[in-house]
Amino acid sequence: MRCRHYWACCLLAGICLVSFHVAHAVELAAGSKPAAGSKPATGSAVVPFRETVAERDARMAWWREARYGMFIHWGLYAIPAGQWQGKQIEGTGEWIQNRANISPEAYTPLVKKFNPVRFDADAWVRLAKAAGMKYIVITSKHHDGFCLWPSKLTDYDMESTPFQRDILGELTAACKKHGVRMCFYHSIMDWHHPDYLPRHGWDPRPAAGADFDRYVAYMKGQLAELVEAYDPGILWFDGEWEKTWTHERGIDLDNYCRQLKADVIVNNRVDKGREGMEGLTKQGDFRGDYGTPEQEIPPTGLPGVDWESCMTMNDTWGYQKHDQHWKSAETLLCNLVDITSKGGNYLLNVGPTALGEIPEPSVARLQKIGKWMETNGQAIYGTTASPCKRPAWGRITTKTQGDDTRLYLCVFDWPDDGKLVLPVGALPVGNQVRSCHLLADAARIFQTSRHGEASLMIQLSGAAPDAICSVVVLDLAGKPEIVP
Ligand code: FHN
Repeated sequence: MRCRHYWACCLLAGICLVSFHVAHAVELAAGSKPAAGSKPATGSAVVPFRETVAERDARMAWWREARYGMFIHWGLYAIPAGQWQGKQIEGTGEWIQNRANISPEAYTPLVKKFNPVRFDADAWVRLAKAAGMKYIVITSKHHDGFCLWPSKLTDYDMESTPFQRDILGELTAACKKHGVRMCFYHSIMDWHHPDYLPRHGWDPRPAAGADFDRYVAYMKGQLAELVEAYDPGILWFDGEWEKTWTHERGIDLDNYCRQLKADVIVNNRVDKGREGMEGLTKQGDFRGDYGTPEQEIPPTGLPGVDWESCMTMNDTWGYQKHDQHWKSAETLLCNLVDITSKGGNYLLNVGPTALGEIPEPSVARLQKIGKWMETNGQAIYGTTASPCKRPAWGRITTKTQGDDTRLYLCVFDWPDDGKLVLPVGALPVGNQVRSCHLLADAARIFQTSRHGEASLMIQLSGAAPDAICSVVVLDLAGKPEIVP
């Protein structure tokens, strides 16, 4: 599939639906700290999260360098795998309890069937690493409340399964061995814990007697277990949209996470900053280190803030037998390049089976992207958003090199006549070109020439080295001076 058609579809997909607020964290990071002991409307004391810009940059450094990670949605829902009582259940696999209206009484016994005898933590981590991924975010607990580690605070965990083993512990050890960051997705919403509210229609348990504060204490206790036992790089919250979860609780939980681990990275779903949270008047003071557009790539990125697009390879997060609607490797690779060119991270999902295997179509796509990353990873890792307007033939990522600038011209459509023109506004016009060559083969040097007032032409030679995306390196003297 040529990326150009893909982008046309994307561009028509509509305006970015994600409005993201890290003003609070950035404001704090800028040193304008809230008054000590400042109290939110609800009156509960909040220990302000204090950080300078330099401290925040140091804490975010590995994540900004990484640019690309693996999302893993895995749990009891992999057992039904999209089917319940002989019927195919619509929606994503990890929501089957809700979509099929399965009471806790009927769903909980799945614990006794969770026996992923083919689970191999080392193989999963090696697959992620070979794909070029630098971090893994796995569901320690999804909305169904099942825990992928031996928790002291519940028996709805691995110790109640025939498998018994500590999934998170084995993955953490494999990540340490292979130099990949271990991170956890943790759902605020919990369909199992009796103190979580609200109840859903398929849950006959009375709400009377449920104590949400007691549920929050349980959740905090489990977060303490996870941090102490596995030292995650990111706490990736989700399930924050119900009315029981408030902005005040988001601030409190964010502060709690940072008291647990000073350098932990926390996404914006710890609070209510995701798009469309009604009932909140005060915009812009939400907690969280980065924005989390889901199943979409903001057309112009999220300028001025850190952000990460999380996306599936087919249509489901948790494994579903029937979902064979796989995006091509070309589409996934173009997503990676597009997201990076806009300054974001790409969190690409796999949904392992109940036996503990990552589906073969996912493996094949990851291996294809990994091959490309072996040669071209430099155009992704540690780069920042393009300083230039988007060219028609592809995307541009950039890196500062001392006082100079390196542009990575990621060419999807290699010109038949070899003439690669950076149009007005797509080029730092005031910069002198130091050199221009193919990333895949530095011996393939290209001549450049001014092309009218404010654009540059690169005379490419030879065939495109890659059928999907070929990277041309353009080294410029100084910082980019862009035509407005
Ligand atoms: O409800 C979840 C869903 O199951 C999945 O985990 C995605 C991934 O980001 N998050 C929520 C939907 O926004």
